[in-house]
Amino acid sequence: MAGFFILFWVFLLIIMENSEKFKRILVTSALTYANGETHLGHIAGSILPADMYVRYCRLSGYDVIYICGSDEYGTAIEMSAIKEGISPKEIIDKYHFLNKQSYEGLGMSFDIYSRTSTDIHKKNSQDFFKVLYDKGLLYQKSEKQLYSEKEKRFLADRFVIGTCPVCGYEEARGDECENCGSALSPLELKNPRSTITGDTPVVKESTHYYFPLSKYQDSLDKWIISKSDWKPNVVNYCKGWFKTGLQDRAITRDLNWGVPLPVNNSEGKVIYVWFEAPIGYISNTIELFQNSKNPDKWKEYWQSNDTKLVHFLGKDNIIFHAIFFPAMLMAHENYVLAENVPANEFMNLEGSKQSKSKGHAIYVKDVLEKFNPDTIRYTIATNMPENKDTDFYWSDLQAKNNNELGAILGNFVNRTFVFAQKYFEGTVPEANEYLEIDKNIINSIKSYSSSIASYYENYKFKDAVSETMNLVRDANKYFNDTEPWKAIKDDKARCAVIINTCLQLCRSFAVLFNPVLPFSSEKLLRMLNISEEAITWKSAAELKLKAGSKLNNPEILFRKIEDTEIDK
Ligand code: B3M
Ligand code: ZN
Repeated sequence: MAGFFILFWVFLLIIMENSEKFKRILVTSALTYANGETHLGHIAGSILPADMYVRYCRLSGYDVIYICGSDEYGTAIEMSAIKEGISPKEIIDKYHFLNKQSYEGLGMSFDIYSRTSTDIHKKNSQDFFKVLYDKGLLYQKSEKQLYSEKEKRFLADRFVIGTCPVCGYEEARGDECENCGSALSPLELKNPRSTITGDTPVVKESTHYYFPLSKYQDSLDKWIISKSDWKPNVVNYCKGWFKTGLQDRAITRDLNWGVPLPVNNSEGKVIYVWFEAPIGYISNTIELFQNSKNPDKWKEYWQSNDTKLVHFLGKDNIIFHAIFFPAMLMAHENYVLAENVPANEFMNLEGSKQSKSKGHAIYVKDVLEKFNPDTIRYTIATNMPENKDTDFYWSDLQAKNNNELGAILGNFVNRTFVFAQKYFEGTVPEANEYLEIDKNIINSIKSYSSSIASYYENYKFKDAVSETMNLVRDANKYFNDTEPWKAIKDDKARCAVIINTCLQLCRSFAVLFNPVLPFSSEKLLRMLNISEEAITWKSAAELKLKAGSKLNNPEILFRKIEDTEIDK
């Protein structure tokens, strides 16, 4: 018991410290390329952890906004357009809306899901470029580039594939190696070939603007060393790059599709997508507030030191969020730097990496047609690739749905409501005298809600969810041990105490599961006849249901998933 209290206070202190240091929280998920449908790999890597974190933060009363959107420039988009035989604009329109809808279907609660093809973003990224340009930080260099005689164009980034000089992977792209995560330039590839025609390109000169990334290595290194709570995988990636030594990077490209350079004599050149896309987080925040009472409010989020900026992403994007973008922000000098970059590893699909370019992926739209969004969220959350790659298995989705969501959570809620309906006219019965066993479970809601909170505060989503389910396990044990089916015959008042307590527990579940199971949380609140606005994290541990208040009819939370559905 003493141990428990110490733990409880430690958790409380961590939470208090956090809320004092920061006035507001700004959360981003990596912008999804609008050149294909979003899949479960995106959800596991950068979207679901962010959504869970944000939902937890909102319930805890933090001032938090959640920014995401489509990444619509760069060679990834142009290449898909060439492959599908349509224009880049048609590609981004198709996938932007499709992906937005998929995310909504899965309950992702962005404050804004915008896109980088907006005028706001064009202006904002040009302004950003111009600030660095006017400070004299960017320099021009004529460099050798791969050029396709056949296509009459320079082959930037993904327009070239070849063998990775670092790991020997033969399908490495001109901008990065998907296999080892190295950031590359097309000329570094061995045996380069055009992605579109397969031809071997020639080398030709072209002039580009460079960002002096090498100059920021020391500041970045110091900054990252000061972060004691970053995940080891993220810190190790960064240390690896520092060891190799950061190289200056060209931030312009010879392409038609992109944000035009805001400087003279630069026809046919656009800003490099990895320079402009993260600025999209800022642009989308500007857009979020543009028609509000205070259109300058975006500045509070981006330009105050008491903002906690957190970027969620997959490991292949670490270099851009932990090194490149922070260096850009340091150079600009007006912006807050990330407080944390809790990157995830990959969630593979039954053994190999999900990739939309290879068509080996489970698309969100398809799973949503067949399964409850909360079942999908729960399956991914409980198997989140927080520290190492994990695998998604259909059989796992079925097992988690049937054996955990249905058999543990659904069953408890159902048993409780059946009693309330049958013996207490569908109302919350009175609890007039608590026994030790009741007090224990009521106390454990308190301890669980603070330990779960601490998991969320520390980006431990898997632990947060399993801890929440442990509370339901304890609740089921309470139900079994108190035997309300006996009490109802011998002592109705005693049974009333038990069912009252169980209903209070249901209410706590609606709060504590909200980050991972928002749809079921909403259903549960409806069954309990309380509104969603009335819930806060703190109230999860309070006995808020009033005796005598009317309940609504119970609904099934999780239907059983049959073997035949999984076989398909
Ligand atoms: N679109 C990469 C990706 O989807 C890229 C993220 C941009 S975040 C600014 O993996
Ligand atoms: Zn490699």
